[in-house]
Amino acid sequence: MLLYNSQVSGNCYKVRLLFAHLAIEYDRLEMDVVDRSNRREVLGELNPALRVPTLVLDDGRSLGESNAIIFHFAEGTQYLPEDSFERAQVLQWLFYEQYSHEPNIAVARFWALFDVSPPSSADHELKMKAGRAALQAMDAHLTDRPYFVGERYTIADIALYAYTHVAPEGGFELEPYPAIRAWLQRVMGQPGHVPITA
Ligand SMILES: N[C@@H](CCC(=O)N[C@@H](CS)C(=O)NCC(=O)O)C(=O)O
Repeated sequence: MLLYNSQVSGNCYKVRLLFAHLAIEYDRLEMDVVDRSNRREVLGELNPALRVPTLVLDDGRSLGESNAIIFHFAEGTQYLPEDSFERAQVLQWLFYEQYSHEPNIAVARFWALFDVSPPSSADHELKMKAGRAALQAMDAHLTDRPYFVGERYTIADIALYAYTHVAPEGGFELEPYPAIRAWLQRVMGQPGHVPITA
Protein backbone atom coordinates (compact mmCIF):
# COMPACT_ATOMS: atom_id res chain seq x y z
CA MET A 1 0.00 0.00 0.00
CA LEU A 2 1.03 3.59 -0.48
CA LEU A 3 0.38 6.28 2.13
CA TYR A 4 0.42 9.88 0.95
CA ASN A 5 1.89 11.22 4.13
CA SER A 6 3.06 14.29 5.96
CA GLN A 7 5.46 13.52 8.78
CA VAL A 8 4.30 16.47 10.91
CA SER A 9 0.61 15.76 10.43
CA GLY A 10 -1.24 14.24 13.37
CA ASN A 11 -3.88 12.98 10.96
CA CYS A 12 -1.23 10.99 9.08
CA TYR A 13 0.34 9.88 12.36
CA LYS A 14 -2.92 8.14 13.35
CA VAL A 15 -2.51 5.83 10.34
CA ARG A 16 1.21 5.29 10.93
CA LEU A 17 0.58 4.51 14.62
CA LEU A 18 -2.16 1.95 13.95
CA PHE A 19 -0.06 0.35 11.20
CA ALA A 20 2.85 0.12 13.64
CA HIS A 21 0.63 -1.62 16.22
CA LEU A 22 -0.62 -4.04 13.58
CA ALA A 23 2.82 -4.50 11.95
CA ILE A 24 1.32 -3.54 8.57
CA GLU A 25 3.92 -2.71 5.93
CA TYR A 26 3.41 0.11 3.45
CA ASP A 27 5.26 2.70 1.42
CA ARG A 28 5.08 6.43 2.00
CA LEU A 29 5.08 9.40 -0.30
CA GLU A 30 5.79 12.65 1.50
CA MET A 31 3.59 15.65 0.69
CA ASP A 32 4.21 19.28 1.60
CA VAL A 33 1.54 20.76 3.86
CA VAL A 34 2.52 24.37 3.16
CA ASP A 35 3.15 24.34 -0.60
CA ARG A 36 0.03 22.53 -1.76
CA SER A 37 0.38 23.47 -5.44
CA ASN A 38 0.72 19.84 -6.63
CA ARG A 39 -2.23 18.46 -4.68
CA ARG A 40 -4.67 18.22 -7.60
CA GLU A 41 -2.07 16.66 -9.86
CA VAL A 42 -1.02 14.06 -7.26
CA LEU A 43 -4.22 13.37 -5.32
CA GLY A 44 -6.91 14.44 -7.79
CA GLU A 45 -7.88 10.90 -8.76
CA LEU A 46 -7.50 9.53 -5.25
CA ASN A 47 -9.16 11.83 -2.72
CA PRO A 48 -11.73 14.52 -3.55
CA ALA A 49 -10.58 16.52 -0.52
CA LEU A 50 -6.98 16.58 -1.88
CA ARG A 51 -5.66 16.01 1.61
CA VAL A 52 -3.32 13.71 3.46
CA PRO A 53 -3.53 11.08 4.69
CA THR A 54 -4.67 9.36 1.53
CA LEU A 55 -4.06 5.64 1.29
CA VAL A 56 -3.91 3.59 -1.90
CA LEU A 57 -4.60 -0.08 -1.22
CA ASP A 58 -2.82 -2.90 -3.01
CA ASP A 59 -5.88 -3.45 -5.20
CA GLY A 60 -5.80 0.19 -6.35
CA ARG A 61 -8.74 1.49 -4.30
CA SER A 62 -8.02 4.69 -2.39
CA LEU A 63 -9.27 5.95 0.95
CA GLY A 64 -9.06 9.39 2.52
CA GLU A 65 -9.93 10.79 5.97
CA SER A 66 -7.68 9.62 8.76
CA ASN A 67 -10.46 8.29 10.96
CA ALA A 68 -12.04 6.34 8.08
CA ILE A 69 -8.67 4.75 7.34
CA ILE A 70 -8.01 3.69 10.93
CA PHE A 71 -11.61 2.47 11.30
CA HIS A 72 -11.20 0.24 8.25
CA PHE A 73 -7.91 -1.29 9.37
CA ALA A 74 -8.96 -1.71 13.00
CA GLU A 75 -11.90 -3.90 11.95
CA GLY A 76 -11.47 -7.40 13.39
CA THR A 77 -8.58 -6.35 15.63
CA GLN A 78 -8.30 -5.52 19.33
CA TYR A 79 -8.36 -1.81 18.44
CA LEU A 80 -12.08 -1.78 17.54
CA PRO A 81 -14.67 -3.35 19.85
CA GLU A 82 -17.11 -5.93 18.50
CA ASP A 83 -20.02 -4.73 20.63
CA SER A 84 -22.19 -2.40 18.56
CA PHE A 85 -22.73 0.14 21.34
CA GLU A 86 -18.99 0.32 22.04
CA ARG A 87 -18.34 0.73 18.31
CA ALA A 88 -20.76 3.65 18.35
CA GLN A 89 -18.88 5.09 21.31
CA VAL A 90 -15.65 4.82 19.31
CA LEU A 91 -17.37 6.71 16.48
CA GLN A 92 -18.59 9.27 19.01
CA TRP A 93 -14.97 10.09 19.89
CA LEU A 94 -13.76 9.96 16.28
CA PHE A 95 -16.39 12.54 15.31
CA TYR A 96 -15.60 14.55 18.43
CA GLU A 97 -11.96 14.59 17.44
CA GLN A 98 -12.76 15.88 13.97
CA TYR A 99 -15.32 18.50 15.02
CA SER A 100 -14.25 19.80 18.43
CA HIS A 101 -10.59 18.94 18.80
CA GLU A 102 -8.58 18.81 15.56
CA PRO A 103 -10.01 21.97 13.94
CA ASN A 104 -8.83 23.95 16.96
CA ILE A 105 -5.71 22.27 18.31
CA ALA A 106 -4.25 21.16 14.98
CA VAL A 107 -4.88 24.51 13.32
CA ALA A 108 -3.32 26.50 16.18
CA ARG A 109 -0.34 24.11 16.06
CA PHE A 110 -0.04 24.52 12.29
CA TRP A 111 0.03 28.32 12.63
CA ALA A 112 2.72 28.09 15.31
CA LEU A 113 4.89 25.40 13.67
CA PHE A 114 4.94 27.00 10.24
CA ASP A 115 4.90 30.59 11.40
CA VAL A 116 1.64 31.24 9.57
CA SER A 117 -0.27 34.33 10.68
CA PRO A 118 -3.80 33.53 11.85
CA PRO A 119 -6.52 35.54 10.03
CA SER A 120 -6.77 37.71 13.17
CA SER A 121 -5.87 37.62 16.84
CA ALA A 122 -9.56 37.09 17.59
CA ASP A 123 -9.50 33.95 15.39
CA HIS A 124 -6.44 32.74 17.24
CA GLU A 125 -8.04 33.32 20.63
CA LEU A 126 -11.19 31.46 19.49
CA LYS A 127 -9.11 28.44 18.45
CA MET A 128 -7.27 28.49 21.78
CA LYS A 129 -10.49 28.77 23.76
CA ALA A 130 -12.20 25.96 21.84
CA GLY A 131 -9.05 23.81 22.03
CA ARG A 132 -8.90 24.23 25.80
CA ALA A 133 -12.61 23.31 26.03
CA ALA A 134 -11.92 20.13 24.03
CA LEU A 135 -9.07 19.19 26.37
CA GLN A 136 -11.23 19.91 29.40
CA ALA A 137 -13.96 17.56 28.14
CA MET A 138 -11.39 14.83 27.48
CA ASP A 139 -9.85 15.28 30.91
CA ALA A 140 -13.26 15.00 32.61
CA HIS A 141 -14.04 11.81 30.67
CA LEU A 142 -10.68 10.25 31.55
CA THR A 143 -10.87 11.09 35.25
CA ASP A 144 -12.33 7.70 36.17
CA ARG A 145 -11.39 5.50 33.22
CA PRO A 146 -8.09 4.50 31.62
CA TYR A 147 -9.12 4.87 27.96
CA PHE A 148 -11.92 6.51 26.02
CA VAL A 149 -14.07 3.43 25.37
CA GLY A 150 -14.60 0.10 27.10
CA GLU A 151 -11.65 0.25 29.50
CA ARG A 152 -9.17 -0.56 26.73
CA TYR A 153 -7.01 1.09 24.13
CA THR A 154 -8.88 1.56 20.84
CA ILE A 155 -8.71 3.73 17.74
CA ALA A 156 -10.61 6.38 19.75
CA ASP A 157 -7.41 6.78 21.79
CA ILE A 158 -5.23 6.73 18.68
CA ALA A 159 -7.32 9.47 17.03
CA LEU A 160 -7.27 11.70 20.10
CA TYR A 161 -3.66 11.05 21.00
CA ALA A 162 -2.43 12.27 17.62
CA TYR A 163 -2.92 16.00 18.21
CA THR A 164 -3.22 15.98 22.01
CA HIS A 165 0.35 14.90 22.68
CA VAL A 166 1.67 17.68 20.45
CA ALA A 167 -0.84 20.29 21.66
CA PRO A 168 1.95 22.20 23.50
CA GLU A 169 3.45 22.94 20.07
CA GLY A 170 0.28 24.96 19.45
CA GLY A 171 0.55 26.80 22.75
CA PHE A 172 -1.77 24.56 24.79
CA GLU A 173 -0.47 23.71 28.24
CA LEU A 174 -1.28 20.18 29.40
CA GLU A 175 -0.43 20.87 33.02
CA PRO A 176 -4.09 21.64 33.96
CA TYR A 177 -5.23 18.22 32.69
CA PRO A 178 -3.86 15.46 34.98
CA ALA A 179 -6.12 12.73 33.60
CA ILE A 180 -4.94 13.51 30.06
CA ARG A 181 -1.30 13.45 31.13
CA ALA A 182 -1.74 10.02 32.78
CA TRP A 183 -3.56 8.75 29.67
CA LEU A 184 -0.76 9.98 27.39
CA GLN A 185 1.66 7.82 29.39
CA ARG A 186 -0.63 4.80 29.04
CA VAL A 187 -0.87 5.32 25.28
CA MET A 188 2.92 5.65 24.95
CA GLY A 189 3.28 2.36 26.84
CA GLN A 190 1.24 0.36 24.31
CA PRO A 191 3.08 -2.44 22.48
CA GLY A 192 4.33 -1.25 19.12
CA HIS A 193 3.95 2.44 19.94
CA VAL A 194 5.94 4.75 17.67
CA PRO A 195 6.45 8.51 18.01
CA ILE A 196 5.12 10.99 15.46
CA THR A 197 8.66 11.47 14.18
CA ALA A 198 9.12 7.76 13.31
N1 LIG B 1 -10.34 15.40 7.99
C1 LIG B 1 -9.10 15.07 7.36
C2 LIG B 1 -8.15 16.25 7.49
C3 LIG B 1 -6.90 16.04 6.68
C4 LIG B 1 -6.05 17.28 6.68
O1 LIG B 1 -6.46 18.38 7.08
N2 LIG B 1 -4.84 17.08 6.22
C5 LIG B 1 -3.91 18.18 6.14
C6 LIG B 1 -2.59 17.76 6.75
S1 LIG B 1 -2.86 17.41 8.47
C7 LIG B 1 -3.75 18.59 4.72
O2 LIG B 1 -3.65 17.77 3.82
N3 LIG B 1 -3.76 19.89 4.51
C8 LIG B 1 -3.60 20.45 3.21
C9 LIG B 1 -4.82 21.13 2.73
O3 LIG B 1 -5.75 21.35 3.52
O4 LIG B 1 -4.86 21.47 1.56
C10 LIG B 1 -8.50 13.80 7.96
O5 LIG B 1 -8.77 13.53 9.12
O6 LIG B 1 -7.77 13.10 7.26
